[in-house]
Parts: sequence; C-alpha cells; structure tokens
Amino acid sequence: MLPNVPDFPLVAMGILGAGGVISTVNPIYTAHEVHRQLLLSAAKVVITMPETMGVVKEALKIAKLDIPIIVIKTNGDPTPEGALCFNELSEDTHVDKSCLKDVRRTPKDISFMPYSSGTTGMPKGVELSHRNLIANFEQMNDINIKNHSDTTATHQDAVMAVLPFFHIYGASAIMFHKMSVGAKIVTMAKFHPEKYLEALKKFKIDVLYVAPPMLLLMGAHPAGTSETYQYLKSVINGAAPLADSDMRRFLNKVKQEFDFRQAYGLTETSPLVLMPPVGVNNLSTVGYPVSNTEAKVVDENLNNLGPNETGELLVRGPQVMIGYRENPTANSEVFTEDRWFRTGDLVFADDQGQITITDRLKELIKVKGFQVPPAELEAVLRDHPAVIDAAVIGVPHPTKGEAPKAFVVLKSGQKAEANEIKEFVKEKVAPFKKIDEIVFVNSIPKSAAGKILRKDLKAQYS
Ligand code: 4UV
Repeated sequence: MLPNVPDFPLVAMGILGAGGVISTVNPIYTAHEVHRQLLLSAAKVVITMPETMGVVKEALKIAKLDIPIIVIKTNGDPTPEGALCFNELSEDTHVDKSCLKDVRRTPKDISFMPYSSGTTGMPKGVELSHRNLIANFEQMNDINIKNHSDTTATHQDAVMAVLPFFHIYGASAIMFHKMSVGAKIVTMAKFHPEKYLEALKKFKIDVLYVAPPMLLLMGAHPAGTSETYQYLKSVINGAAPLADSDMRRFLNKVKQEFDFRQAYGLTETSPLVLMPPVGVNNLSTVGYPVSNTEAKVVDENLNNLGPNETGELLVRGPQVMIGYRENPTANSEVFTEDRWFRTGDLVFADDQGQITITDRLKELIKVKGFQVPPAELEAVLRDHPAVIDAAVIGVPHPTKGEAPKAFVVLKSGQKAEANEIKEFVKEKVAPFKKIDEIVFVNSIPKSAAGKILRKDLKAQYS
C-alpha cells in the first residue's frame, strides 16, 4: 500500500525474491476498502508509509488480522509504534543469509495479484503468473517499446512514473518493464500539475505513459510549452478512451516529431493486448493484437463477427491471467470453454484488422482511468439505514471521463437527503469513487434473474 516512491520497486523485487506474491493497494483507500483486500488476498505482511499506517491498523482490526506492518520512511521521524522500518531492514548488513530459504518458482506460480472487478461485481484478485508478466514484457519489446527504452553506453531513457505502481499500467508497463530494459524511472508520489510539467523538462523525460486526463492537462495547462516536451520521443496513452480534441490540443503543443500511440490492455491481461506499430497514422485506433495474441470480435452468442461489425472483444495469449483468485463463478463468466478471455469491451476491426474501442459492455466505471466497480458502491449504499436498494452507472464527465451516478430506493417511511447519502459513501470509499449525483427512484429495473438493468437506467437518465 504505497505511492510511487523509489523504494517501491525494491519492495516489489524483494517480495518476488522471497517467493511471495505482490498484491497492490491504492494508498488512498479507506480502512473499509483495505480490510476486504487483506482478507481476500490472505495477506502475510503489509508494507506502507507512516502516513497510511493508521488506515492499515484500522483495516487489520476490522479484518481481525494480526500481521506485521513494515513502513517506508522518507524522513528521520521515529518509526511508528508497532511497525518495522523498511529502511533499517534493508540497510542491515548483519543478516544471516543462511536463514534465507532457497526459493524455487515455476513460470506458472503467481507473482502479482492486483485487484479488478472485471466484467461484473466486486473487485477480485487477478492472479498473474511469472510467465504472464514476462510474456507481456517480451510482447512490449516486440511492438517496439524497447527501441524507445534501450540503455546504451551513451544513453539511458528516462520514463516518468506518475501513473501509480499499484495499478497494472504503472506496475507492469512502467515499473517492471522499464527496469528490465534498463531505463531510468523518475517517480512522482503525488500528481501535481506544475511539478509534473517541470519534471518532464528537468529529468529529460523521453518516454511517457499517460491516461486521458493527463493528456487533457498537458494540452491545456499554460505551464506546458513546447520546451516542456522537447525531449519526448514516445508517448503512449491507455486505460480509458481518449477524446480526439484532447489529443489534438496536446499534439499541437509538441513541436518536434515523436511517436504517439494508443495502447489497450486490462489488469487481467498483464496488461497489454492491442497496440499499433510505430508510425501509425490513425491515432484513435489501438491497433492490432501484440505478438502471440489472438483476438476476435463476437456477438452476444459468441458468434464471430466480420470486419467493421461491432461486438465484444475476446482475446487469447500468454499474458492472459491464470484466473480470479478462488472465484470459479467469476472465472466461468470470463473464460469460454476454449479459454478465450471475454474483455467486456465493445470494438470493431476494420478491413485490415485494425481495432477501435467503441464502448464498454461491462458495468465497470472508469474515473480518470481508475476502476470504480458499481457493485462496490451499491453495497455501500445499501448499508445506509434509509436505503433499501440502489444501482450505480457511469455517466460522461468532462474532465474525469466518467463519474458514478446513483439511483436510490428509500425504505418506506424513511427520509434521507442526497447530500447525506453522498457523505455516507464518501467516508467508506477512496475520493475518486465518490458519487457525483443521486437520483431517488421508486424501484431499480431488474431482469427476471435479479440483475440490475443498467442499460435501461443509462437509456433513461444519461
Ligand atoms: O483493468 P484496467 O484498470 O486496466 C487498464 C490498463 C491499461 C493499459 C493500457 C495500455 C498499456 O500499455 C498498459 O500498460 C495498460 O486500464 O481497465 C481495463 C479497461 O480499461 C479500458 C477498457 O474498458 C478495459 O477493459 N481501456 C484500457 N485501455 C483503453 C481502454 C484504451 N486505450 N481505450 C479505451 N479504453
């Protein structure tokens, strides 16, 4: 449970070296959110900052767990009570190495377990094996990301790591992959527009990974000039759909030639599955399947569709997760019998097989590229004493991409203000998940099987 600090990769590689599994947690999560992940992942130790130690302690209490906490200190403050200090542990040269176990792992062993809600329901542990990740790094190399991050005798590429390492994008594409190709990683623990723009110039950042809100900011912020972007060689956008206008505004600011491409991926696919080759002309496409990856577009009955027909994207390849941890029901929903993985995204492929993402079939909401699972917010809403039922959908938002909108049914005879319910939710979830708008309704539209008919809500209220 860490922000992007330089110790993060040390912790990550240390866990792998000790034969452990890394499960990352957003450091702005509440105790309510953290306790769930602690239990689901059967955590053995928590590594965090002194600032978030209180939340971790509370989460451990709710989860009735008693496991060690290790803190990373960025100043000389004393180590908080009840914690071990990472900095002291890693500087201890008197460790008796003979007590370290000889760790043997196979490519099939789990290495990384971030959380994703997938197509439906609550966040689930995504089991990624060593092979999944290594395969994806090779696929990234193959699509020419490597050419932009080669370390030579005279040059070392510099990559900005502001996208969080706790999310698959920052963890895999930036932290692990960039270490594997010898690039320099410049970490930024908290996003601050001016400092970020200044850092691009100061550290001569030439490889940049962004999500749409960052590109929007880079195009519009007065502190971002062509000088700010003078070292850029490669910019890759992913995690959410990018508005054409935001992309154009940014491209107009950069006055030299550089490689701009959109990549598509998911937590469940380590993440990269689609990316255009260098020199793509069509900037809104996410290109073709990366090497050793199969992709197909299907209708609701899983029948293959032809070129320019929109349907769900299914993929198969060595980067596709082992499965959701201890969740056979969710696994049977996302994997077909012949192991095609259902992405829950609507796409079409043109005559050349070049793919464009058009919409999301799954219920997941993406706020600034971060996952907000409606089921999670609905569960919190139903915990409110005056609420009997609730449904949450994503609606377009000018800066965040999407924002959660809730439909709430009150218990008969009960009264509650929208603001009070919003506050109730705010206390239980991280700030980016907060509900933007609440609409009181008499009932939630549901299928015969009891599934919320989000499409109907969207059609009626969006
Ligand atoms: O599971 P997740 O939160 O994972 C991600 C991963 C993003 C990427 C993208 C390119 C990379 O090179 C990389 O390393 C990491 O966000 O959310 C997965 C969902 O996000 C949407 C889509 O709905 C996925 O199912 N999404 C991801 N990339 C794009 C996108 C994109 N380029 N355009 C539109 N939607």
